[in-house]
Amino acid sequence: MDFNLKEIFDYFTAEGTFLTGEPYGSGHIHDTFRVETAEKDKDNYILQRLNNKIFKNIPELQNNIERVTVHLKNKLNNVPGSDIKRECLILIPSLEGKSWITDKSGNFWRMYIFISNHRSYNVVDSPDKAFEGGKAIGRFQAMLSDMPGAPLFETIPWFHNIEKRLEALNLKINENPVGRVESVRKELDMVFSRAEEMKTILRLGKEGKIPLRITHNDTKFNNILLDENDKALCVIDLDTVMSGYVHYDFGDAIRTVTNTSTEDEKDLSKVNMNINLFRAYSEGYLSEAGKTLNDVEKEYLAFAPKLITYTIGVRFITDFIDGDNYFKIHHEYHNIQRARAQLKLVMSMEEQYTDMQKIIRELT
Ligand code: ADP
Ligand code: GN1
Ligand code: MG
Repeated sequence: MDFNLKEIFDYFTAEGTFLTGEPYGSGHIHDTFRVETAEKDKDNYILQRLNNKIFKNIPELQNNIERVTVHLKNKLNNVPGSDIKRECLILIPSLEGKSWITDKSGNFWRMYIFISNHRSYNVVDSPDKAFEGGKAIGRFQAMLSDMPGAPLFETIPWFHNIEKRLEALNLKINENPVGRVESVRKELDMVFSRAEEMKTILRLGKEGKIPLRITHNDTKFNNILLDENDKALCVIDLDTVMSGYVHYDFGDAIRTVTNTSTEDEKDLSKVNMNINLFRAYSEGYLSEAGKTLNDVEKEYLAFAPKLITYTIGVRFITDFIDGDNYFKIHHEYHNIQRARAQLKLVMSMEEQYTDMQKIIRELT
């Protein structure tokens, strides 16, 4: 689809003049563009057409992000030497004073300052980067732990709830809308053989052993920007910041940090969990968040990566069976290829689970 990005940019109170707008990044949900301004001394921007099929209440979603970014900005203001424009997402108000606009065709758009000189990785190749990622998420959770006000709006209900995700998968299997179920029987067997074990975190929550906290819920590594020296800079993609268990953030980060290949790798022999990267991320994370976690939360950190990798696998298969309505895809079999890679990663984690538990015990 072609959009008049200059016209949309001009609805916002940005400084600088629109020069160019180009698709940017590899997110699976929104349409993201980088806007360059004509003036060398003015900021550049990120303009996003929001996916309102997935996020059904954009005003509430944006209200969450306004609250979260203001809170983070206030915290950073008290840290000497912090670089607010790079360490925190900054929303640009519209001419009407809102944090989003709707265009003539009913599309929702928002704009952020472009975080300059950042580095973003889909695959992590060194323990130092993994450690920095862990610090970024640990710090993010710690900074939000005292955010005042009502609970955040639940932007996607039951987002990481594996019981609901499995119900949704079963519904689509029964419906079989595009006739793909037979082709994924092997993957479904693998999923259902692990279903009970995967309900562990929900059970601990119901038993009151682990608390709900404010979590990010989408901590894949390309949502953690590093600076030009590969040090933790900013956590982005705040659409799913809401109540959750810390395991969801820990698990999703480990899923992406420790994978020896890409999320959608076709050659499954290349997909494995790198235990050294697991250790490094865990060290970084616990150095920031360790003090706030209770014993049961800590004990189950090693389990979390299996759960979240499995959950994303379930979501990719469900979307494949459904005919690809949720995640952006780049070819016909993209979602099942992603699902297979995630399930392979679960198996690699299972093989190394004893070592993962040992590392967490050593670090806590
Ligand atoms: P999605 O939900 O589709 O993943 P994101 O909000 O994560 O959308 O944005 C997609 C990509 O755009 C990110 O992975 C990152 O590369 C880039 N991006 C988003 N916001 C910014 C920003 N403020 N500054 C620089 N890059 C950004
Ligand atoms: C989506 O938005 P993005 O691309 O960072 C998805 C995550 C998945 C991820 C898999 C709102 O993340 O839950 O883990 O794809 N976000 C949403 O790559 O569904
Ligand atoms: Mg993203």
